[in-house]
Formats: sequence, C-alpha cells, structure tokens
Amino acid sequence: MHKDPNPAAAPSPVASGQGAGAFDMDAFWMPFTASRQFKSAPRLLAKAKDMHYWTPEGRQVLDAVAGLWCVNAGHSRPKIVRAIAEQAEEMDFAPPFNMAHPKSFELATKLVALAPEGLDKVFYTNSGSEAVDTALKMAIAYHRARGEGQRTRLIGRERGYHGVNFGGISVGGIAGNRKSFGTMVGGVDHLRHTHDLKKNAFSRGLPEHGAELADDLERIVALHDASTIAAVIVEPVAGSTGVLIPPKGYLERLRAICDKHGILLIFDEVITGFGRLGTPFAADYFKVTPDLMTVAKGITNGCVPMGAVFARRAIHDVFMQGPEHAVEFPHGYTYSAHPLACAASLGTLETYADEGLLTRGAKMAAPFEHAVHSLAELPHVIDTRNIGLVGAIELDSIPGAPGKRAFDIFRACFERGVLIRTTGDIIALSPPLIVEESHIDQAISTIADVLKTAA
Ligand code: PXG
Repeated sequence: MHKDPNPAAAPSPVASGQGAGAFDMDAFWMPFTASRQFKSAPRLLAKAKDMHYWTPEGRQVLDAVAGLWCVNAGHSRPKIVRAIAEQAEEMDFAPPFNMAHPKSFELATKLVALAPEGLDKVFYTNSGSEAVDTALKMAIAYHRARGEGQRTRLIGRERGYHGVNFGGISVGGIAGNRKSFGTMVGGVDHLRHTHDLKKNAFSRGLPEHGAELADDLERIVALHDASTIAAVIVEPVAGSTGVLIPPKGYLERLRAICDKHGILLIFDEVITGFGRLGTPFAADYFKVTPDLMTVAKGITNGCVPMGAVFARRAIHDVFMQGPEHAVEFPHGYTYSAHPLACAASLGTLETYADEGLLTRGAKMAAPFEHAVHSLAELPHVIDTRNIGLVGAIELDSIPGAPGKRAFDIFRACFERGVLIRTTGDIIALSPPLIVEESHIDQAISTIADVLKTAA
C-alpha cells in the first residue's frame, strides 16, 4: 500500500539551509516544543565540538546549557566518540535479562566507586524518567519485601521535575506537566517548594531562609501516618522548574525526618549528578546521602541515552530472597545496560577523570557567580541565583503572557550565538564543565545586551 507522504491539504513546513538541504518538517511530532512557532522559524543544529554548536549554515553558537544539562565534558570528546565507535563494531547489542556483557559490570564497579559512600548497587535504565520510575518502584517493592507492604505512598515536592513517565509526573510538581494526564499514580502527596524571593532574592549560593520547610514532611506524616509512606523524592537542586536552590540546612533536615519515620529518601540527581555543583554528586556537596539516587544525562555525557538508579546495599539485599531460579526484581528494559551506552559511559568517566571535570565546577563557581549576579540590576530581573555551575536569572513576566519574555530572550540569544535554556520566565545556565571565563563572559554579555533591549 502506498501512503501519501504528505496527506494534509496545507503545505507542510520545509526547512532549508546550506548544508542541511531542504526537508519536510511535517512528520516529526516534537518533544516539549512550541512546534508551530518552531516550524515557522526552525533553529537547527548540525555540528558540535567542545563548547560550541554550529548551525547547518555554519554559524557558531556557544553552548551555555551543556545541550540540555547533559554534555558535561563538552561536545564530541575523542575518548567517548572512540568508545562508542569501537563498541558498535565489536558488539551492537546483548540481551540484558539473564544475560550480560562484561562492560556492564566494569561500569557498575566504576560508578559505585564514584558514588557517595553507601550507594553500592546500580540499576541501569535509558533515561532520567525511567530512572525515576524505577526508583519509585524499588522503594515500594523494598518495603513490601521486608513485610511493610502498606508503605506505598510516594511524596514529591511542588515544582519538582522527575521526568515525564507516569510515576515521575505524579510525584512531580509542575502543573503544566500534570494537568492533561488524568489521575496519574494514586497515593501521592507533595511537600511545599522552597522558592521564596521575598526572603531570599539575589542569594549567592544557598539561601539563608527556609530550612524549616522540610518540616512540611511532618505535616504529611501526621496526615497519612508514616506507616503508609514509602519514599520522599526531591531534586537536591531543582533544575527544570527554574533552578531552585535548597535553603541552608533543608536537605539535612529532610534526611533526619525520613530517618525518624523509616521513609526512604530519593535524590533525583539527573541534573546535579556528575559534577554540576563542583562535586561528583549533590549528595557530596550537601553531605547528605540518600537511600536511592537517580542519574542520567552526564552519565554518558549525553552521547547515548542512559540512566541509572544507585541503591544502598541493604535495599538491594532485601530483594535477594525466594527461589534462586526466580527473578527477584521484575523490572528492567530491553536496553538496560546497552553496550553502546556502557561504552559511552566508560569513555565519559575516563574523560571526567583525565581532566578533573567532576570537581572543576568548584574552581569555576566563583567567576560564574560573579558573572550571573552582574545581571542583577538589568531591566526585568527580579532575581539572580547560583550554585556550582548552575545559574538562574528570573524575570518579571509580561502581564497576561507568562513565559513570553524569557522565550523571546532565548530566541534573541540564539540569534546572537548563545544557547541558553528558559523555563517560564527564568533563564537557566549550566555550561559544560570545561567552560572558561571567556565563555562565561560571552554568555553573560549576550544576555545583558538582549535584556537591555527586551520588551
Ligand atoms: N529528573 C530530573 C531532575 C530531570 O532534570 C529527568 C528526571 C528526566 O530525564 P529524561 O532523561 O527522561 O529527560 C530530568 C530531565 C529543562 C529540561 O529544560 C530538563 C530535563 C529534561 C528536559 C528539559 O530544564 N531534565
């Protein structure tokens, strides 16, 4: 049967550009994109190296967001590229259920060595969303396996982002990502978020006020009883929702309340993992160790999709019962421990180690902080904030058009050769960890120029 490739009456959008040629843009239903706007004026990337992208026309664009918070070592790094190419040549795929390949073990050993003390086991997924849903399932199944099957409730936080699968949007706290999807997973409650500009605007590093917001967990425990609660999941620093940095003492307090009530604490380190704060993980930065930790993005430098859940040994060991021939944890993906992802991750860890990238953010944090806060006095700026190599510039919204001001700035910056990320009316910066001061200066001066002329 022949299918009309373009059945719509209206002509589909066509992109053209030197090097890209012309192509039909109709078929691709794009993720998290203002598609009609995009397809009327596409922004295309065709090449990347180190700190930069190039458009199909050959225009250079500075990457101030590490792709999408993931290309921590910079783009197309040789050891990673080689590892992927060699692996593809040697073995393309190996089934991961009741079978394995050596690199999956080699990588797990290396990941666990890098992870905070006590997180001794690693379960592979293919994305952050899958890591989150895996961790939530682990938490509930763990309690059941040790005879507390009534502990099924999951607690997230307002404004949290934990990917887009049903578990993740259920514990997530961004209304726009939830409202269209029905009742989602039941038995979920949310802590209050910690963002308080009245008290904490223009904080450098951790905000002073708000540790007591962790006590909101006690309110939830009083309502549901601790015996019904499996786990609390939070991003140590919330990224997607606009860089919400935890108040001093907040995460320590959350840890203590979880311990008091036998509730597992899950850190979603999909963004904060692999050096973003100047330490390998946010758990290291805050000296607070969760029971489960989700990662993705930087685990392969964004080169091949991969995520993972780190677990305390004691959590894993509870599953190791029943007949020896039986599957202990009925969960996993066709592409768990995919050979290309494992190879990419091994190349990534080697690159991080060779160049000291997982702690480089600590060195660059001071000039980065200075640069981000230099925007504080510019038009529309209502907050600047930073931690490690993450920064945010929050703008007041155009009345009746939330998000428009920042989106216009995003487009204008791209036109001027700098890729930033915006969410609502917040500009987020998270450059690759190889960033130099000259790159920071370029990104900040471009944003400043655009802000000065913004509507
Ligand atoms: N948890 C956290 C904390 C994340 O930041 C995910 C889970 C989901 O990961 P996957 O790999 O399934 O996308 C994320 C993803 C943004 C942005 O604009 C951030 C993410 C994804 C898309 C956009 O800030 N983070």
